[in-house]
Amino acid sequence: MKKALITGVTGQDGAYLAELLLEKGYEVHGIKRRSSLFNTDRIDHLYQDPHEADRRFILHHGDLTDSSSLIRIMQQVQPDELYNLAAQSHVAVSFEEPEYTANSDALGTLRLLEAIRILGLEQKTRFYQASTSELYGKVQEIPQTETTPFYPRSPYAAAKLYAYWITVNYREAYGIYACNGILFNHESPLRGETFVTRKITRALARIKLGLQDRLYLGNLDAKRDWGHARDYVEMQWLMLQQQAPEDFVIATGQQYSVRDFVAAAAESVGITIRWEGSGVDEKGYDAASGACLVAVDPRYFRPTEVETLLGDPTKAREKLGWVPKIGFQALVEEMMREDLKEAERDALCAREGFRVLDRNE
Ligand code: NDP
Ligand code: GDR
Repeated sequence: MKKALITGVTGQDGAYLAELLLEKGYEVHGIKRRSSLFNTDRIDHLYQDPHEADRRFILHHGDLTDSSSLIRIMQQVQPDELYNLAAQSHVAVSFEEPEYTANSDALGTLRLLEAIRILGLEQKTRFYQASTSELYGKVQEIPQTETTPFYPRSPYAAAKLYAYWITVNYREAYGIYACNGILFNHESPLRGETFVTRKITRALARIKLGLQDRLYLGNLDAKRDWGHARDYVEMQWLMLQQQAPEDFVIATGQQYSVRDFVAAAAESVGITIRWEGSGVDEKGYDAASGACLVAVDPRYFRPTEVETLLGDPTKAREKLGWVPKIGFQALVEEMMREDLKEAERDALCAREGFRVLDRNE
């Protein structure tokens, strides 16, 4: 039985990847960091009690900022495949916590590669690095391919740039099967609530059910190439199954603006959007007309913005036979559907007199 180790297993991609690898018959190990509350919602359906015999899903406490934990876990697991998905992954937060972001996202990657070397696993452990379209930042070419020059625009992207190159370097220097998946934005109902797509679908669901009356966003004109996380984790696995390690762009080749995403999500639940400044009054949700307000709050602007990203997944299609299965409309509708279920639960709690937190971040 093949063994895989996933860092960031409690995150969006970690949850989908763990599910995929378990389906494929792997023994799956995940690294989760210590938190003061359970934060395993996304993988609770996979959880196996530590007292069960023959477990195939095993969690370890560790942290990308702590070499000792990484080396200990790597020594214990001796994985055939190591997927480095853990990161401080929020671009806006990286401007607030640049040093921590560099520590976890850049040095964390180095620590894992060093663990492979220290333990003599260069010929055994295949390494996947979660690289990102943010590397292109201020784009130098449209669409972006594996050869488009990088121009990072945030502490997050700068940290990921180091991680990208150290992965290439350890592949060339030590013959480790190590590769970068340069993944464009991918979303799902498991997406963190403060990324723009999930923020939109969650807010519109709550607006629809009377739990919230408006949505505040930042740059409505930013354009992204949005795919579905379930499709993208399949690529992460495929990249480690090749004859030789290579880096791949994973994208849909289609681009939409934040404004387009809002419009598509609103339409799918029968809400009309009143854009702030459109001349109408500035009240929030109007149940009679089904119209709600989307306002711009500059607090969501970034000191340096990535205005437009569009990937060219030709290499992945030709070499790996990969095509994304879930399109933009289906993605939006699935996210809306799941967020409506959550909002319904909250609405029920509110009706029964329980306090429902109104977070609008
Ligand atoms: P998430 O933010 O959903 O998950 C990140 C995971 O990393 C969480 O499990 C988090 O733990 C964990 N983590 C954060 N810091 C540490 C640390 N210091 N030590 C150990 N674990 C840590 O990200 P996604 O699943 O969306 O993304 C996965 C990876 O892919 C990330 O590296 C991201 O930067 C990259 N990426 C994502 C893209 C996307 O569109 N989703 C596109 C391109 C790249 P906890 O649950 O405790 O917070
Ligand atoms: P991104 O994702 O920065 O591309 O990074 P995010 O969803 O945060 O932003 C996308 C675009 O939307 C604009 N935007 C807002 N963003 C947020 N979060 N909140 C808002 O209110 C808002 N209003 C407008 C942003 O300015 C931006 O232009 C994601 C992460 O998953 C990274 O880890 C990953 O590497 C990249 O995708 C590819």
